Amino acid sequence: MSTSRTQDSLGQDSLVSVLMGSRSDLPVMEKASAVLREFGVPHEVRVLSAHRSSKALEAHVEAAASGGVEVFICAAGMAAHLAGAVAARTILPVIGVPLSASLCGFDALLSTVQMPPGIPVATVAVDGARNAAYLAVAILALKRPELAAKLKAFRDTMTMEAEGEGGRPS
Ligand code: RP5
Repeated sequence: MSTSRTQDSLGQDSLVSVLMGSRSDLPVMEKASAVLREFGVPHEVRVLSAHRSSKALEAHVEAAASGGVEVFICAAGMAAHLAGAVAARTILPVIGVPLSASLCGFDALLSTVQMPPGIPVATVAVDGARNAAYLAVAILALKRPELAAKLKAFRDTMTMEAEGEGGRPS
């Protein structure tokens, strides 16, 4: 079994592995990366297709899981197999992001969310890259009080902004 560590651009061990099926998915998935950066979560971003690079995907999942990654975020469009293929190869939590590459993303949504019992994929909205990252942060925060505090502060700010001056329109 491979024991190589996966590191982010700053050389920190990645806690989240952000995967996508094609380079064309990057504009959407950069939003997940931005949220993870905001929370200071070390992560890696890779293009790996379930069907075009299945062997490399398998090797990556093994290396990432044994190297300290705790959550996978997997994004794909069309007949989106990536999240399910990763979930089949690890017991770590897998968050799926269906992408709107065709059919407004309904094809990818159903492919990602409709996993048979036993191999779940926690699926966010079509193109929901940011929510995938927030969910990953929430999972990591379960055993990291500092991250939990940051997430709570983020939510509090959102509430304050939504309520504005006592909820009155400005
Ligand atoms: C999926 O097919 C990818 O995730 C992408 O969303 C879609 C189209 O891929 P490209 O033809 O742009 O490489 O596998």
